[in-house]
Amino acid sequence: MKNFTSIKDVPDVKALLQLAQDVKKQPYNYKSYGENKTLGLLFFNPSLRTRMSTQKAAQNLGMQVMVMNLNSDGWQIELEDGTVMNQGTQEHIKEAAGVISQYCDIMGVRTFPSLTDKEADYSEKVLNKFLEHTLVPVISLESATLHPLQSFADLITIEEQKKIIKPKVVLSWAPHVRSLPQAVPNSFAQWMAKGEVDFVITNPDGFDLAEEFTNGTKVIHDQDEALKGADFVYAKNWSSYEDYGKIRTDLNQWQITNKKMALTNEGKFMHCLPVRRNLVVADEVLDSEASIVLQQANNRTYAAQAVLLNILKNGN
Ligand code: AN0
Ligand code: CP
Repeated sequence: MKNFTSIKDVPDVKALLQLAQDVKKQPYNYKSYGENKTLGLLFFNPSLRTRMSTQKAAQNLGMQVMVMNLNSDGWQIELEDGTVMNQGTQEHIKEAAGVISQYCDIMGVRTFPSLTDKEADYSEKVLNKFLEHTLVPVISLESATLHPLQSFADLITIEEQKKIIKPKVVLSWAPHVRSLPQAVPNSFAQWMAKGEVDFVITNPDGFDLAEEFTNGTKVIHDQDEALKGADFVYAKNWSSYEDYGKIRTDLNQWQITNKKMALTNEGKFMHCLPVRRNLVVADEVLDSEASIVLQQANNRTYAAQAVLLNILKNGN
């Protein structure tokens, strides 16, 4: 594996899952792989879990880590080629990515979508510029359309927690007051398609995800119907893909409550976090035994560690 920006970069998902499970048992057994190697983490957007778990993963492998919050601490980056840089940007992506490549052996980048320019977002304009100009392997710390480290951790969590071979996993849209990316649900759909699960998506009319990621997954617009018999309920808000970036604030009945969870097969509650309590999910669910959000967050470390180890093993 050279880069890790989507499940499409993973030649063997089962093998990577096995590696993460092995790493979780003995996290410090692989220290020699990262010796004298440096990971650079670049953030254009806020982060708690991705930042700390990826840093921890690298440290478990014996790597050094450098973190930059580009918007607040770096120069404003120009992405367009051939432009006269007499406006707000101070440094071109060509130099920025080239320079970072001198200091780092692997680079991670987080870049959220605009949610106003669908074409730029869905062509992964910013991430692709980094891929074009970076001389070392690149891992996505969440891009405009995908969050593969999150989804990989989610797959690890489902594998650990499942009580039957092929559990029913329901991805449910949930209410929110801000326009949020489709990256987490897009990515989750891609990874679930590779897992041994019965996968269903439920969302209101007008919130269907892009077919390129859901790829024929059953979408049920009646949430109660979809939740019936679920072993896992994965809640997430996303803004509209069809009416790009638009939100609806009149759908509070989509909040995950105990009443909704009662429709499931003693289902487990999942969310990538951060989550707005009593908007997306009721306290009674998040504070109950059904919630496995901390187990998910814990597995972010082993997902990142398996990805970094795989890249390091390939000789970089
Ligand atoms: C982001 C999102 O929805 O993509 C990050 C989730 C990991 N969430 C928020 O902006 C609240
Ligand atoms: N789930 C997740 O990626 O969280 P952060 O935005 O805090 O990194």
